[in-house]
Amino acid sequence: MAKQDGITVKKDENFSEWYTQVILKADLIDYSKVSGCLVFKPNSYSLWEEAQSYFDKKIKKDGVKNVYFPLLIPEKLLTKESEHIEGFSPEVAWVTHTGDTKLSERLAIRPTSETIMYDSYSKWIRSWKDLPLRYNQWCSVVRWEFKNPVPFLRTREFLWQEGHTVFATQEESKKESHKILEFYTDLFEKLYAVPMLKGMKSEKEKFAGADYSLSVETILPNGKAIQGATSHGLGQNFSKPFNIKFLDKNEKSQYAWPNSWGFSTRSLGIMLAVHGDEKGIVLPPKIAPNKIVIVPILFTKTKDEVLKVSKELAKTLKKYIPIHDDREDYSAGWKFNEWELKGIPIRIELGPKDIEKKHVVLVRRDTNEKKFVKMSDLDKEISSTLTDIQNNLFDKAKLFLDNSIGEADSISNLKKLVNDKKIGKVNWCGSVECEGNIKEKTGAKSLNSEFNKVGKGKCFACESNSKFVTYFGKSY
Ligand code: 87F
Repeated sequence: MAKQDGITVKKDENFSEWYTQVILKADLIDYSKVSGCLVFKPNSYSLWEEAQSYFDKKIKKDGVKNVYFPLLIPEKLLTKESEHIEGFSPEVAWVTHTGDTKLSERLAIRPTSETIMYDSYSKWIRSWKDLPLRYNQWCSVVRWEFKNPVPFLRTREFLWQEGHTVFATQEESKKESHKILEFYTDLFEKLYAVPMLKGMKSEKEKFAGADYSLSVETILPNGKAIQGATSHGLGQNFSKPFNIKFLDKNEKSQYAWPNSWGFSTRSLGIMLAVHGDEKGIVLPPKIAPNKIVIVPILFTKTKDEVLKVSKELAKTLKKYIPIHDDREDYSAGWKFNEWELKGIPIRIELGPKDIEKKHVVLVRRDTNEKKFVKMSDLDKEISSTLTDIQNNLFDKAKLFLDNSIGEADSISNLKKLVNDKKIGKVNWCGSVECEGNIKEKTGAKSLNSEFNKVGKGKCFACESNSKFVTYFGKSY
């Protein structure tokens, strides 16, 4: 039997090495020949499918419909709203040839789909009766990152959903952008068990094509802040160049108010980084495709009887989509390690003595706690333990996030905080110039500013009055 490959570094000693080891050893991904492009193996693709299905249900219930637009965007379209593309142009990948023939117009591989979708929207939207128009697409996009790639967290191709909705009024658009941010908060907090800081992006950090950008942000165990998802109010910045106009109830022609919003496979990386431990990944029960693994303890004499009972158990517990690990060429200990590495929330052990006593051994992945559970109580016990694990993972992550936030009243205090792997909460003026100065002196960027809060007194970093309560951190 091959020796099992455990994790050889500590999460809090060398986070990035720990992260790569955990992801490879849990058999989530493989690298490909193109740097920054990942192969999603079944163990990670199934997580994406769970997240997709959770979020898809949520937005469909809210009236959003799914569509699919082409991968390739003609150059003229992509550069129509010039402001939004300026900063991004080095990251755009282009198709220039078919065979040996040069194309008359280059085609961009979509880095995001505002332009191609809004070209169609301008034809589809005529009257106030066509609004709101609320479409979403699940697809992959390519952005040629130059920083070194990190599985899930920074990849050149990633999977995501992009919602593109259009409203007749600014008020409706604003209301939806906030509602979608709540959907993202729910996705992270309820499914991934990762707490989030909600708020508004700064002038400097918002999407250049938007009037304003909302985001959810959190912190990774290495002290780096990371954006989980965004929701933008695009104002009329796209509807004007793309000519998305409608006749209102008074037959007056008006430019419409689009929003765009997205989350990606980066979210999986956040979840894995936050919950994983020295033994491997830890899956929150709600996203785990298999909630339990049943490991029968096999000895030559009692094997048949134990297998019979464990198989029966797997059948009774089928709502938890159990893995029934009846492999005979691996020891029980080897199997325990494997399923811990792969993050299965609950392990059920069943040996001949347990059968005699009509109980099983139940082991929690998150706390390693072991207990005997009577067969007759097992269903109820599994169900409540899964809820406990989900809540415990969230509470632990929330405590970490709360303990990672400190208040700063000067640039040097913020610098101390971020060097100590923390996020700084400050009273801030919000200006682009001030943010540039803060970045230069501390290495930190603004993450977002809390809703419905006004900064008190002077800006922590300059002479202006403060307007916002803002989080700053070193980020991904
Ligand atoms: C990279 C290359 C070209 C981000 C880019 O956030 C264009 C872009 O427009 C670009 N990187 N963006 C902003 C994306 C905005 C928006 N799109 C829909 C989202 C969520 C989903």
